[in-house]
Amino acid sequence: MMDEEILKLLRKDPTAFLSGEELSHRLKVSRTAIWKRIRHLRSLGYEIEASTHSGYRLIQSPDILTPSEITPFLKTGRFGKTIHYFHTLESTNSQAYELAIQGAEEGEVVIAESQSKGRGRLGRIWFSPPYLNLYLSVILRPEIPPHQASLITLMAAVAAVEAIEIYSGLRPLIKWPNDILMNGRKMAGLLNEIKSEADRIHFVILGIGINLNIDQKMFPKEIQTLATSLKEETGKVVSRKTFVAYLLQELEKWYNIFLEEGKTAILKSWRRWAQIKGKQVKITSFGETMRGTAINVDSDGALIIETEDGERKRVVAGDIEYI
Ligand code: BT5
Repeated sequence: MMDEEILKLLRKDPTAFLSGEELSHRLKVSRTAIWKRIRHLRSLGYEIEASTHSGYRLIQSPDILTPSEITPFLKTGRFGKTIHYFHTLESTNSQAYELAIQGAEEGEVVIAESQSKGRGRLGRIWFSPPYLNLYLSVILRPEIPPHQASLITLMAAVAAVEAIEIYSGLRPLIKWPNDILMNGRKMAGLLNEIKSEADRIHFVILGIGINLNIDQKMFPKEIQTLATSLKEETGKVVSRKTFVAYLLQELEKWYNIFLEEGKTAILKSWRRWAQIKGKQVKITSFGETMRGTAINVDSDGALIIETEDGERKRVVAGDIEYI
């Protein structure tokens, strides 16, 4: 907390020095306490010039995803107003789930710089190396019936591709149910986890992993030809904090559209970004494999396909491959 206040004061006029005396007066702590916090901030990567006569001046901030780094870029009403930040977690989704059980509010966000057990669906691993990408979970408390929860994944996919487009100009593709692809390679994945009763959702944890600054060669061998990052696709280093602010803004915007206008707008946008209609697909669902032509997603987010023998099938969960 004190770190954030020190940074806020130093940022007010980045060209000027602020004396230790002034800082200790404003924050009502000793000058030694201020010096200790400055040392701590330096250890986090902040470049702070210190002069015995003039005081302190902030030269450069590191690209870390602490609340004090993200907040200056944030234009949301609720999303990200509280950010729980960690250097490392097993999984941001697990942490957010715990916080939600303890009563955390809608819009609270968990961010970790790395995950030791980042999760995909069905027990799969999400590769989550430190300080390169984004691993984020948002707590949502929508008043919708549980069978509509997969619409939250569609909503989040639309928000994520639009954030990528606004930030970089790229136009990725959504792949049902939860992937974001660029030139056929996976740039991001979504993982929703729900706590609900038969007819009521307690909360949804919306988990998003987006590869931002990772280089191709850093991916594990098994996914090296399947994965990509925003930096790989644009050739430019991504300012992760700016990107998070864009993402939270888009998420809040699309979530509000979903709550206020219902699913039609979400589905319309999703279909535009996914362009799934007519694609030949191979589907694996609950251990069964089938091939067919994608017709579309229905109003609950399930995939409708026409199998090779002309039968229509509704797939609620599974993986698809374009063939
Ligand atoms: C997903 O699962 O795509 C959901 C990923 C969600 C990750 C976020 S990070 C923040 C939050 N906290 C968590 O613990 N999870 C969420 P799925 O569709 O099952 O895809 C998993 C598959 O994607 C793996 O089996 C790999 O083949 C591939 N993969 C793993 N890590 C990847 C990465 N960093 N980039 C691209 N592909 C990856």
